[in-house]
Amino acid sequence: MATSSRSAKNAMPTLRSARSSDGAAPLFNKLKGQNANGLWRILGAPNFLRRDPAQRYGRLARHLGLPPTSSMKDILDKMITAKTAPPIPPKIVATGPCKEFKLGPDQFDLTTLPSPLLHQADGGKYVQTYGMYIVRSPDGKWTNWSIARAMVHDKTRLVGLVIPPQHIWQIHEMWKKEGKDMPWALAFGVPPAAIMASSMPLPDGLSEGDYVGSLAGHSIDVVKCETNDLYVPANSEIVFEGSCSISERAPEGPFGEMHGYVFPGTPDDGPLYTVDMITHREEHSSHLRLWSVDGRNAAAEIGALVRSHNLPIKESFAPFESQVAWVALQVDTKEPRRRKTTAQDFCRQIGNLVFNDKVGYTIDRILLVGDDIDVYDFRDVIWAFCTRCRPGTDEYHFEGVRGFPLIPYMSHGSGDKHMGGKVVCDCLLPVEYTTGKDWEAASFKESYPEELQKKVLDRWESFGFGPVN
Ligand SMILES: Cc1cc2nc3c(=O)[nH]c(=O)nc-3n(C[C@H](O)[C@H](O)[C@H](O)COP(=O)(O)O)c2cc1C
Ligand SMILES: [Mn+2]
Repeated sequence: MATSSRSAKNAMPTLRSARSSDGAAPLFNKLKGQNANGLWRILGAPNFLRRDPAQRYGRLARHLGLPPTSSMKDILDKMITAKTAPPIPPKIVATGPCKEFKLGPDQFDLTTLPSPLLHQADGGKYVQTYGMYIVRSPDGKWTNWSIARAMVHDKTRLVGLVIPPQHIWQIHEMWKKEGKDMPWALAFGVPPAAIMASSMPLPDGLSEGDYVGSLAGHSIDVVKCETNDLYVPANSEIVFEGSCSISERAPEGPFGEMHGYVFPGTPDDGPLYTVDMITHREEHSSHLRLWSVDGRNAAAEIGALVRSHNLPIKESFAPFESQVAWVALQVDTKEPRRRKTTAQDFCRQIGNLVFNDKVGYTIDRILLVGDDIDVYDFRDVIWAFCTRCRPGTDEYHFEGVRGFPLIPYMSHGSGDKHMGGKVVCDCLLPVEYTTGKDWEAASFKESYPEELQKKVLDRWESFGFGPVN
């Protein structure tokens, strides 16, 4: 155990720097604790940004089969379009690559397999950061695919976060009412579109597998687990199958979470998962995939929610620079003008809608921005926030809504850990609600006549400034 945790620790600086420098995704081939068939290897940063500006979102685009040069808007549009396409349910097949090796409980030990200790103060080895949980409601109608963290508890058990209002929590509550432990599977290395959908707050009762079919354009092949009646993607690299207890709990965490903090020595508790069997593919394709920062999915769902309530929002995006705790919504400002909506009514309506819905659970600050602001460009968003949202009078606070307890000002802050801490920041100037934009940006684009701009741009390189971008 000591040796495998030391090797994992040594490896992590590489991972972290890969993430902060947007470098290549590191693949760890030889890890202490691997079994005779090479179970398992570790791939880090499978969906971080790329350094090359032309392929900034290339890894995300590849999750959906889009060209690596796709913009963030192209990626989100594809995710949103699939929502209104007919669902394509998974297809049951007899067997698949994930069944190549089958290990019963006396053939594996989660404490010696190379489960990584990702940060020195983590409460355990977080083997689960980018695998897909599969659980089903007791009536069999709803199969939920989602991501939530879990660490190794002992040789055959994990302990993880199962918190309201997440669907895994909702389904766990249903099993509690039945008085039965919840059948469960955790699949690593699933089809990339499936892992993407697993972190999207899709509606209650919707089976992610149906949506992934429409996203991929074909059904996903699934195979039955060996020890329960759940189905997992047939080409998953590694599958843990078993059950999640409705009564037994154990200390869980702390964990160096998405917001960039770990508070040493402060475990919470979570339900215990028992792994009854591990199945996996042949050695050179079995890897765990680690960690990602992924809030844009909530932004896409928030955009769709507000539009479905006839609110004039054109684009939505969660800036990475905000640790994806903010969402910028671009307003079609002629609409509030036409409808004679006041700023107060507009902001309250949006906040009430988003913050009372599960799609707004992980988001604490909504920035409403005007037509001239590109929500995918953080420089634009922060410019509007700093210059158009007056602290106090342009901020609408929401304390009577469910809070997001993972963010430090909630978990280790001054107020209730589970309620409130949400705000709508109105980055429209009052005139945008009445007669429309009455300023010009003091910028190259807006403060010079077009012919002059063109003249300058034509001669730009001859001035020695390099190519125009
Ligand atoms: C890498 C990663 C790790 C995540 N970890 C957790 C977690 O530990 N707990 C949690 O509740 N949500 C976590 N999420 C967010 C959920 O996946 C997301 O809220 C999703 O919508 C939940 O699925 P559901 O809508 O089916 O409940 C994580 C997301 C990603 C991308
Ligand atoms: Mn769901």
